[in-house]
Amino acid sequence: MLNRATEASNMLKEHIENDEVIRIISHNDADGISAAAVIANALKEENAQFHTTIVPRLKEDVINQLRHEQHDLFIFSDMGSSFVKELNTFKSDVIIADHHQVDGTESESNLVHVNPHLFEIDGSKDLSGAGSAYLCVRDLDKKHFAYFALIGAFGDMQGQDGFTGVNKLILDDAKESNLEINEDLKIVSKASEP
Ligand SMILES: [Mn+2]
Repeated sequence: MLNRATEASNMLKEHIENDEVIRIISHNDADGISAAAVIANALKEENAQFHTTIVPRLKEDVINQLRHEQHDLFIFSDMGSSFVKELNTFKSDVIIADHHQVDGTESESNLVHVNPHLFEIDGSKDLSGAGSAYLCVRDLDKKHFAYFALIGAFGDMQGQDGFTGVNKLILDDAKESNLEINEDLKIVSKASEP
C-alpha cells in the first residue's frame, strides 16, 4: 500500500517539477473535502498550481467533461475506484486516491490506483479517502498535514473507538508532527450526525 502511494508521490513530483496546473476532483463530504485539502495544501507548499472541483458524485458525464480539459495530471480523491476502466482511457496521467470498493479493473501505466481494498485493508475502518490522499503526498515531506487525514477519517465515521490499521500509522505521523490529542466532544457518531 505504501509502495503504491510512493508511486503516486513520484508521479505527482514529476508534474510539480514541470510546473503544470494539477487538476483535483473530490467528493463533497467531510472525507472528500479533507482529501482535497491535504493535496491542495501540499501542492501550495510546493508552490505548485492546482484547480480543485468538489462534486456530489463521480458520473460518466463529469468524467467525459474532464477528459477534454488540457491537464497533464488528474487526481481523483475519495472517488474514482469504480471508474478505473474510464480513467484508463485518459491520455494524461491519473492518480486515484480512494477507499471505496474496487471492481478489479487493472490500471494502465498512466494510472496509479491507491486504495486499501487492493491490499486487503478495510477501507471502511482502517483508511479513509483523505487518508489515501495523504499517503500520496506523505513522501513529499508532508507529515505535518496528517491531521487532514484524521479529520477525513473521523468524518467518515472511522476511528470512533480509536484509530486502527493505516489510520493508526497516520495518527503516529501526526503525533510526530506535534499534533495535540485531547478528549473532547465527538462531532459525529454512527447514530446521528449533528
Ligand atoms: Mn470517504
